[in-house]
Amino acid sequence: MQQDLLPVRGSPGSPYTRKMLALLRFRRIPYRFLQSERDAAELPQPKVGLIPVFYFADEAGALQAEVDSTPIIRRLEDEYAGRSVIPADPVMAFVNYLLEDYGDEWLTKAMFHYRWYYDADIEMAGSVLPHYADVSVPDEQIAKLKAAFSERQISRLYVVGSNDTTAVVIEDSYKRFLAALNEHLKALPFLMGRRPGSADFACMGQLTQLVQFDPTPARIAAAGFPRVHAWVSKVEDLCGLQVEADGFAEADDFPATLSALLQEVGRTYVPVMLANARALDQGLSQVETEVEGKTWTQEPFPYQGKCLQWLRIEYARLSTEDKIRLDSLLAGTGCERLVAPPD
Ligand SMILES: N[C@@H](CCC(=O)N[C@@H](CS)C(=O)NCC(=O)O)C(=O)O
Repeated sequence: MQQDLLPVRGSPGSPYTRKMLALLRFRRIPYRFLQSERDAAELPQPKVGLIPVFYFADEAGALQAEVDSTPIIRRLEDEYAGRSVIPADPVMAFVNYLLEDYGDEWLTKAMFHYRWYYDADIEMAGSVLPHYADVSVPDEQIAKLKAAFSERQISRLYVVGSNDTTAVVIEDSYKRFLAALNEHLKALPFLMGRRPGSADFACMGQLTQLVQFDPTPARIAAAGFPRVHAWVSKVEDLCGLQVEADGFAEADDFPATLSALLQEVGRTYVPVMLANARALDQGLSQVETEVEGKTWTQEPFPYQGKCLQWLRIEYARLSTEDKIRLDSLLAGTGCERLVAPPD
C-alpha cells in the first residue's frame, strides 16, 4: 500500500541507510527520515535490531516495522510503479542481484574493517557518530557514548571477518574493486548500464562511508580514484535522472568492464561465501579458505549462509534458456561456482 510519506528510521553513518535513501530518491518515493530511536518512539519495533527500518502500512493501515534492504527493495518495486531498479531481463536481474549482495555482504567488510581497525578511523567514527541521533548532546555525554560505542564496534570486528590475518585480504580487495569500478565508469555511468540497478545503490551505500568518511579508505579513493569519489556523490541523489527504457546493460552485449567486476567478485566474495556455507553445514567453529593465495579465517556467519541460499533461489527461478545465457556470462569469472550443482 502506498503511503503519503513512507517512514524510514536510520542514520547517516549507516551504509545500508544511505543505500536506501538514495534508492528512494531515485525512485521518487516520498519518505520521512527519522534519525533517532526517539523520533520513532511511537512506531513499532522491528523483529531484529538493525537499521534502516521501514514502516509499511498493512491492509488495515497499521504500520509494520521491516528490516533488510534487499527484500524491501523488491517490495517497493511491487508497491510503487516506474523507475525500476531491477532489469526486466531475468539474466541481468540475476547479475544485479549478485552485485547487490556483493556490495551488502563483501564491501561491508571493508567498511567495517577500516572504520574500527585503525586508530585514526576509530577516532573519527567514535567522535562523529554519537552526534547523529542528537547533535546537541553535551560533550561530557558524547565522551561516554564515544567510548562505549567504539568498544562495542571493535569487539564486533570478528563478525565481518576482520582480523590481523584477513586485514590485507580486505584492503587489497577494496583497492581492486575501486580500480575495477573506475574502469567501468569510464564507459558507463552506472554498474548496471545507463540507468542504476539496486546493485548501484548497494555499492554506493558502502562507498559513502569508505570514500567520503573514514580517513584511511577515503585517502586511498581520493588519491587514486577521483572518478569513483564523484560517482558516489552523484548516485546519492538521482531524482533528476532521465530514465531510458533500454538503459540497462544487455546480456548479449555484456560490458567487458562488468565481466571484470564479476571476476573481482569471484576472487573474494565467492570463496568466502562458499567456505562459510560449508562451515555452517559441517558445524565447524571456523571458516578457513584462501583468497588470492592468502589465508581467510573467521567465525561462521549464519546470515551470509542465508544470503547464499537466497542467491541460489534466484538462480533456480530462471528458465532453462536463461540459465544457459547466464552461465555463459558467469563462465570464467569464478561466480559460476556459486550456482554450480554440488560435486
Ligand atoms: N542486511 C541488512 C543489514 C543492515 C545492517 O547491518 N545495519 C547495521 C548498520 S549499517 C546495523 O543496524 N547494525 C546493528 C547495530 O548497529 O546495532 C540490510 O540490508 O538492511
